[in-house]
Amino acid sequence: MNIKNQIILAMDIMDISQAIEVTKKVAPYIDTIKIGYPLALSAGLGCFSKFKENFDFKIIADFKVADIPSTNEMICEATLDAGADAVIVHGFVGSDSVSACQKVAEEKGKEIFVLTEMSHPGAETFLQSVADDIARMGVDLGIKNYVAPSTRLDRLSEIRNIVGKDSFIISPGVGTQGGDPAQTLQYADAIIVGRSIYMAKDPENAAANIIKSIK
Ligand code: NUP
Repeated sequence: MNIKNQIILAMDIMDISQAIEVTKKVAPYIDTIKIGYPLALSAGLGCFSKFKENFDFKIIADFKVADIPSTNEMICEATLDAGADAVIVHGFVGSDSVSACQKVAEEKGKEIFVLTEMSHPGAETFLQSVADDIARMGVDLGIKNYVAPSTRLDRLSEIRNIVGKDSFIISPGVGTQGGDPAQTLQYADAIIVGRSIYMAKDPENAAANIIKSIK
């Protein structure tokens, strides 16, 4: 994906006006925002166009799409038609479900990200053991964009090895979940940061400090 800035803001504030206010403060530092269920379920899918009206940002819809192919298709259609530029899709559901999303995105000139392994401790219970296979499936399908964890650099590095240097990896788990910005960017193309920016007393300063730490 063509993202200039290496920080993607995870905007999980559930009140749309407050979400826009906080985003304004960090706008100089980002060109892509990730909006997931907390905001979309509170404010509706119309929150994508509200963000587009206020900012010249790309929007990644973090809906972790994980259903049968025909339902995945409908979810991606609704999400991308509402103004998202890309949608995050779970890989564990298999190649038919992922290809369904890929096809819808391609038809609309938009993109998908395949989620390989998640960043939280619980991902070690089930998901981690199949994450390499998920990444390999992505490569076989010609997927170019991936999500992989900043909280386990050995796993992030392995996923990078599998998907190759030309793929685009975005990595959540930086800050509050324990991941380090600079170390993560040794393997990922961009970091996803939520609470350590939007819950900071001074979000602008928090974003500026992260930028400084990766220069
Ligand atoms: O593996 C994942 N981990 C993760 O935290 C996949 C995700 N999509 N996320 C999302 O990234 C999570 O839902 C949240 O929106 C963001 C991380 O936020 P924070 O921990 O920086 O507040």
